[in-house]
Amino acid sequence: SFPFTGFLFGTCIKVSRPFLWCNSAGNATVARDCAELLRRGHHISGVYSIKPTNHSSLIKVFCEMQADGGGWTYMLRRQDGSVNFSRSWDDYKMGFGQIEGEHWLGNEVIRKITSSSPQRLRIFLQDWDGAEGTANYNRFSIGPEEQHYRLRVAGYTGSLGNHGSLPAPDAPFSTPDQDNDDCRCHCAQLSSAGWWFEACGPSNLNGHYYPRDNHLGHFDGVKWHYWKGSSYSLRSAHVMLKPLHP
Ligand SMILES: [Ca+2]
Repeated sequence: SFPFTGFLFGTCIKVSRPFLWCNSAGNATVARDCAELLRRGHHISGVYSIKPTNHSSLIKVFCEMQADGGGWTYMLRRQDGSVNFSRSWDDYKMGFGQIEGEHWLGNEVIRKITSSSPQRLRIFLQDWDGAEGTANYNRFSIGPEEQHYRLRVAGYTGSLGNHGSLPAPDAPFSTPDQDNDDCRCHCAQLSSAGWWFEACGPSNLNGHYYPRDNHLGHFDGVKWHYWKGSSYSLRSAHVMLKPLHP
């Protein structure tokens, strides 16, 4: 991208810091999300630095700038099994993985983004036979850690089944080391993943990654029940969010 933007003969020229922008007061500012970067003219999907509202530091995120209008901030990507998703509460809280590959953005950052403005959620899934589809929720947010990052979703549309496979509103997040689900069992331990489990619920996009030809018959896989059933482990999952009013 162009190495500097705005206020060329005024002030606020920032060379080689393309994530910085000049605000009306002439100070350099960092975009709060990928939607803002898109508005600033970044049209290439890839890794960018942002500073979410109420977050104290810069973080690196992957921005999807083409699909479905662009401006999407990645929250989760599964595609090859290269990253272990059987992780602790603290790992899911802070995020983990490779930003350009498989990763989880982190519940703290997701909480900050979704509590600062209304967000949409976009879930793009692929199976092992070349089929793919999208689930959209026109509202998505999670609660604070004291409420176990409980899920709020509404307004499902999409081609991955007649129902969305995210659990009913207010499902809390659980991890293998923290059981907050509605089951006498411990879903996160049975599923080796952190997720919003009910008892144990119709989805788990953080499940164990099974390769081709070993993707059937596992209930702890990368699952989206109302599309492929609960024992089918998907080839890829891309989950991203952007403001309802970018
Ligand atoms: Ca339980």
